[in-house]
Amino acid sequence: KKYRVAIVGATGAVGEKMKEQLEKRQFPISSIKFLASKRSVGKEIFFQHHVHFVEEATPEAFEGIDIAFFSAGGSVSKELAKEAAKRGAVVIDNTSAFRMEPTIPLVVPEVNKKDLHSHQGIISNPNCSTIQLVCVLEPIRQALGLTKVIISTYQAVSGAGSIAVQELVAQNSSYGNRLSTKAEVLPVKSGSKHYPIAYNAIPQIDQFGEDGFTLEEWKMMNETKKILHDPTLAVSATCVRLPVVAGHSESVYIEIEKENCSVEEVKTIIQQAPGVQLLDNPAEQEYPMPLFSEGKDDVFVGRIRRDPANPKGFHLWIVADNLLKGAALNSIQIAEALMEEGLV
Ligand code: A2P
Ligand code: 11C
Repeated sequence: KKYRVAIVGATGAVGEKMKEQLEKRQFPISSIKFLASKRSVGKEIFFQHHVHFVEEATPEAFEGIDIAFFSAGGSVSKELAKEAAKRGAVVIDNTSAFRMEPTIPLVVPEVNKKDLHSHQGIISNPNCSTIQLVCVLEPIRQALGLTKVIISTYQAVSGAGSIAVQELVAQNSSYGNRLSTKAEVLPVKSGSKHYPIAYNAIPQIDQFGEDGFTLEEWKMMNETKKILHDPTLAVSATCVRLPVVAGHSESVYIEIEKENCSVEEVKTIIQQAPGVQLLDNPAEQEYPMPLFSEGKDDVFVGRIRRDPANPKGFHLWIVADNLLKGAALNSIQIAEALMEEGLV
């Protein structure tokens, strides 16, 4: 069977990667539509050696579409995802618009593929920093039990879209006058204050929400519990933006249930986890880094250590390409899982 596919946000950082993943993975496509805002109508996009033209994302654009990948921001999803589903498309939504709605599955196929069975037309793709985390937490949770997770992230600017990458590139030549560097995008484009990201670290991703946590931090905490089906898991996060183009990194402290667990046991579990690669060889200075995760499908884990003060506590360093496993690749894998399960 072949599918009629649409990408909403086709001109954006994630949309571009979705197109590449569909080509690379030879997704069975009978037709494809590239949708974006009015501004991009008529823009050329090359796909499978043919030129396509960007069309405006409107409710009618979804007539006759089987699978619609959305990555054009939450407001576009809120406006159009239900319109697409109403017209018979299965929507795979890479925004935060519906992630915490109890009836909408939030899926990382390696972790909770079975949740796809309850879909009613819309499936949410989790936040990028959540995806790479749960790929590692779930196998550990199953084998060793998991009681607590404390995360600090080191996130790439591409998570904030292609304009954030352009701004970092422009600022990179400003070393001499870095305190007065022009900044208009980060931490939040629509916010009242902006700070340079070149030569800096910004402890704010997205707006501030309740209790002094940012929305990115709340996403990591809430989405992780939903995907793992563990509402009582203690999860807490601090999210920071770094001047890195691609690849989110996370320092993760976990507390497990099992007594007397060795580092070797944790390493074996990670080695066997689907979509995850162990890269942990301090003697050879081998550990995951965002620069080397770019373009790769897997989630990389290294720097695994036991907490000297807590025999049930372990430190992990988790890195993945935020635009691939964190976004485009996971969305395509959701579509592949739907095909495998006969749900589309
Ligand atoms: P456009 O290029 O026409 O503005 P990024 O995440 O890199 O910032 O990209 C955002 C994506 O979302 C782009 O493809 C952008 O299209 C798309 N987009 C933004 N606003 C809308 C809208 N109102 N309707 C459809 N697509 C939109
Ligand atoms: C970032 N994690 O790095 C964000 C981008 O909820 O899908 C993804 C936002 C989302 O800025």
